[in-house]
Amino acid sequence: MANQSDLVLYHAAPSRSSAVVTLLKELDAPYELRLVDLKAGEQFKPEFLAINAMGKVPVVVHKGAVITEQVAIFSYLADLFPAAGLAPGLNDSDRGPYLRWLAFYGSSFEPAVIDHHMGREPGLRAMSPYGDFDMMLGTLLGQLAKGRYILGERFSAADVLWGSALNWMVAWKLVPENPIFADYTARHLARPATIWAHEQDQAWRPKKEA
Ligand SMILES: N[C@@H](CCC(=O)N[C@@H](CS)C(=O)NCC(=O)O)C(=O)O
Repeated sequence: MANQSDLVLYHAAPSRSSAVVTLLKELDAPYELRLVDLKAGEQFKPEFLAINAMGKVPVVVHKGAVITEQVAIFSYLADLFPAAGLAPGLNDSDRGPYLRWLAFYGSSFEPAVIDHHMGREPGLRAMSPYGDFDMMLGTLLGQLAKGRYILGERFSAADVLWGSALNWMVAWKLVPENPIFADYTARHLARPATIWAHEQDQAWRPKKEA
């Protein structure tokens, strides 16, 4: 079990790391918060680059081990705090689908969404990690149509990642509006942890110069 002194989150408010703030709240996990001001370029300071040479958040440091990439962080933290029950265990039949939909986020969804938004062609179907945008999106929608959560009726850490991402990506028009996404993100936005994290981000976001 982690305690406050051995778990650190580097977070830029608001950004992709906001989903990790939400997850840590869902997990009721103690941690030390270190804010990174991306607009001020703090991600390029040598001290931060020494932790993540990519100059990106989120970053979690646990007992000195650095974990980057949302998917790895979600998987790691949900396992680290099992009492919350947000990660199906090794012998649970939902474990495989849970890892599948976490990985789908990083391996297929984000690359497809960013390529699509930038007007970049995915290239040869067989070479593209996500096939094509419509197939990727149809696959995701087909899964979300099966129940309230990405694993059906079971809420998991994967829903914190997907709910958070779909919320900002639909708002930014990176992903088309769809009633399935609307219902799914509405459930995410109504959760106390999500509401808390949004309020915290307002307090934590860098203050604009007067
Ligand atoms: N693949 C990374 C992406 C992280 C990422 O792009 N984070 C953005 C914030 S939303 C960032 O740190 N941008 C600052 C920059 O690139 O200068 C992940 O999944 O964690």
